[in-house]
Amino acid sequence: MIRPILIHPDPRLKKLCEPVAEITPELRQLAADMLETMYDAPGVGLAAPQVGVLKRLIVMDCIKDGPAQPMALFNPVVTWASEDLSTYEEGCLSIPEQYADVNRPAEVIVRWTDVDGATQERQFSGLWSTCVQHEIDHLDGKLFIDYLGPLKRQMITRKMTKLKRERARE
Ligand code: K1U
Ligand code: ZN
Repeated sequence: MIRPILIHPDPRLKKLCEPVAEITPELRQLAADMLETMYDAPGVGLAAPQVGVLKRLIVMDCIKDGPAQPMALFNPVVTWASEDLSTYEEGCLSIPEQYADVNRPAEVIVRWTDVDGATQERQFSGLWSTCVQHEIDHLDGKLFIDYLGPLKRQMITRKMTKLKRERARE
């Protein structure tokens, strides 16, 4: 099921999300719904708070060409980050059509629980690294615009407030 994606500003996008204690059938369904919602958008990642669920779950698939590589990560934690930084022009499905350069560690190691309840750990680089960090930020109530200066952030927030007003009138 495709779920509606919350648009910034929304108080649910600023909240610290709760860890998942047990991978229940409802949470597996949520992960499947989030992947369907992400592919439909389309996007390369999605975090549970973006669909209004304040739990520590993210999904990703950063393969643009070739066979899909869907991933669902419960309770993801960065256990190592490179000193090297990389810059990527980020977007966000909760901030449509707005893009800005963000600097982040070029590579990270992330530990998480998979849909079967097993612990996984993997090193990410390139777009996967940018995306996993962007999605984990969502779980901590942080958006990519929080890395920008106050003027740019305010300008984007005003545009989004206007967009939400227009969409509500439709
Ligand atoms: O969290 C989100 O809002 C999803 C976001 C993830 C992301 C993208 C780029 C850099 C960092 C994080 C998106 O997927 S935005 C859409 C996007 O980047 C994309 C859409 C279609 C094809 C390829 C990329
Ligand atoms: Zn986002």
